[in-house]
Amino acid sequence: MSTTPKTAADLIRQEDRFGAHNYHPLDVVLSRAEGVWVWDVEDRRYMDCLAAYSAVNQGHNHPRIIAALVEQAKKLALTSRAFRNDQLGPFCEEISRLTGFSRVLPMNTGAEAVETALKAARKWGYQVKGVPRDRAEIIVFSDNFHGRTISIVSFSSDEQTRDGFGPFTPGFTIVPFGDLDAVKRAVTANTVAVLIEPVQGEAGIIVPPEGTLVGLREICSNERILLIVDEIQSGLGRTGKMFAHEHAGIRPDGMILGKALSGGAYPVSVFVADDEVMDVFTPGDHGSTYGGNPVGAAVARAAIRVLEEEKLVENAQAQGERYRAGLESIHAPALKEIRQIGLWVGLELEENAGGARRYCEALRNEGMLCKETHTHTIRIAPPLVITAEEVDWSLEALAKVFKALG
Ligand code: IF1
Repeated sequence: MSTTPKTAADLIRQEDRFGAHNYHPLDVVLSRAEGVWVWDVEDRRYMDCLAAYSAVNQGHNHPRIIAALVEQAKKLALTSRAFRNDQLGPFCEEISRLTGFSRVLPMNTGAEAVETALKAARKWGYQVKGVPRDRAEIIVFSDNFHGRTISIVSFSSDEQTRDGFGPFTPGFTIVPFGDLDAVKRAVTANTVAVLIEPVQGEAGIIVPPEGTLVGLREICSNERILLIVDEIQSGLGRTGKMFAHEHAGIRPDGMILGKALSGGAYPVSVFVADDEVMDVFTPGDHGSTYGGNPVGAAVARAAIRVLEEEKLVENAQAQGERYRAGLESIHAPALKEIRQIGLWVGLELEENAGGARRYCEALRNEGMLCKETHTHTIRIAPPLVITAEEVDWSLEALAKVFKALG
């Protein structure tokens, strides 16, 4: 076993030699983090403006969340659901209070909770709505991102996400994002649900046209279709509301949460709905080894407490507005469009700007870590604990890079 401390180059080589090549990360090798800041193995400091795709809304290594993780792990880490534990009941009640839904089904990753929602919608369709068995249809939207299982990529409109993974799961209809007429045309007697990200993250922070969610709510109520929102990335304060669908003032029939539900310390996800939907699950229908485990339950409760007690939702709104004002004062020919809702910013570059990746690499050299999406968009999504001074610091880095790269 090698004993000498590994340099970044050594660690990159080692990861590339033994790891699967399913990512193309920036070559920054991180070793510690706190709040909005991360440090690499050569002790260089960066502001994390991706926040692990909004899993670290509470800031890296939040002491209250880590304390909950450590304390619970020392006592009881995993029981499986064959037995009960003293953390699951309080967790379910806390999530029910937070979301306003009567029932909570705990899983681990976002994709698992999305799959749970799809299974619930189909079974509800057969048992409650009366759709003929195996005929359920679910409407989804182009440019969606709901995870990477085979059923979920079956309804992706992104070719790379699907390439080589067929045959695909049937029963999904893709319609253009925000096109209510297309939704109405896609509805059949067998439609059981509409699944939507209230704001599309991976697509590049795309807010649907005004009235989309209200219109969807109306269609789903009239046609007895479940409106299910995937708030795995948009939820838990990211858009300046606790949940992004609150901007539209609608109540969905089901919601999926993950990522910041556990503040980046441990995978926890949930599907929430009311009794009529959730009661389709009977013992033995569905589950997972780690779903609802005591550590995840304790960590999630701490993560929620941090969000609420540190007023991170309000801070996201305030600092998001600061970002918007600062970005609008950056007059760069390359900057085609600023999309911003809460602390979620997409900077769309002109096609001839050379692509967002090179801006992200230049920003890394200024000490700011961002991730491009779909070639021309720089995504900025720092932890919601960011201060006004830290926002200003990152605006200076952005202004410098846009000045240098045009
Ligand atoms: C990767 C993207 C973001 C999500 C929404 C479900 C899931 C995600 C709205 C699944 C997960 C992650 C996955 C991660 C990168 C990241 C991502 F680039 F893949 F598309 F955020 F936009 N619904 N998104 O955003 O949750 O199973 O990952 O816990 O796959 O590289 P998960």
